[in-house]
Amino acid sequence: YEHVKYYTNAFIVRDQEILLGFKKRGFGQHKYNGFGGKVEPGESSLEAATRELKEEAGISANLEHAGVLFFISEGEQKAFHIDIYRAEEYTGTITETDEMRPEWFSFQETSVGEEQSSSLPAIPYDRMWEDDLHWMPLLLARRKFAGRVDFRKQDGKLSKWWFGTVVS
Ligand code: 6U4
Ligand code: NA
Ligand code: NA
Repeated sequence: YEHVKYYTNAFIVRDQEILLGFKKRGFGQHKYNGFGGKVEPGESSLEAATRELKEEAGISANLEHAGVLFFISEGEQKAFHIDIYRAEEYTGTITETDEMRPEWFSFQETSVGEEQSSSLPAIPYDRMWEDDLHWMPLLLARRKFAGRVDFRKQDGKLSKWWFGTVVS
């Protein structure tokens, strides 16, 4: 068998605002993303997500499972399973760490000619992982989702993707 590694990614999503972190070092450096990392041995995915949110943003939240991503890279023996979590409320003070600089973004939709009433910048998709554009709208709409993304070997860009919303 090939190998699968479990990761988490957590977002604070309020009315029309989302908290992202600017990754200062390591994997995904200089990209905006949620807060998360590897699930450590003996830890559940929820425990890992809660721990990483605290480590990277300084806050605690009652996280709700929001979706699953499965990433495969051409020619790699490792695939990534990422549990996405969301919370509206948090406790503690949002804190910049060595790894992440947290920042709020707005996701309100404005129609043509309408004044943008938020002073926050819009979600910076051009400075995020390419796949985020495909599932972030589902996260913001509070629709549970699952998706698979295949990355190309040469340049790490998406070669194939599939996303669905969860039906019960
Ligand atoms: P260590 O080794 O402890 O510093 P750790 O914090 O465990 O690392 P890290 O920061 O490398 O893990 O975690 C990577 C983060 O990036 C996880 O939250 C998953 C996320 N991630 C990776 N590829 C992604 C992608 N294509 N799209 C996305 N998030 C991705 O939205
Ligand atoms: Na991390
Ligand atoms: Na970690």
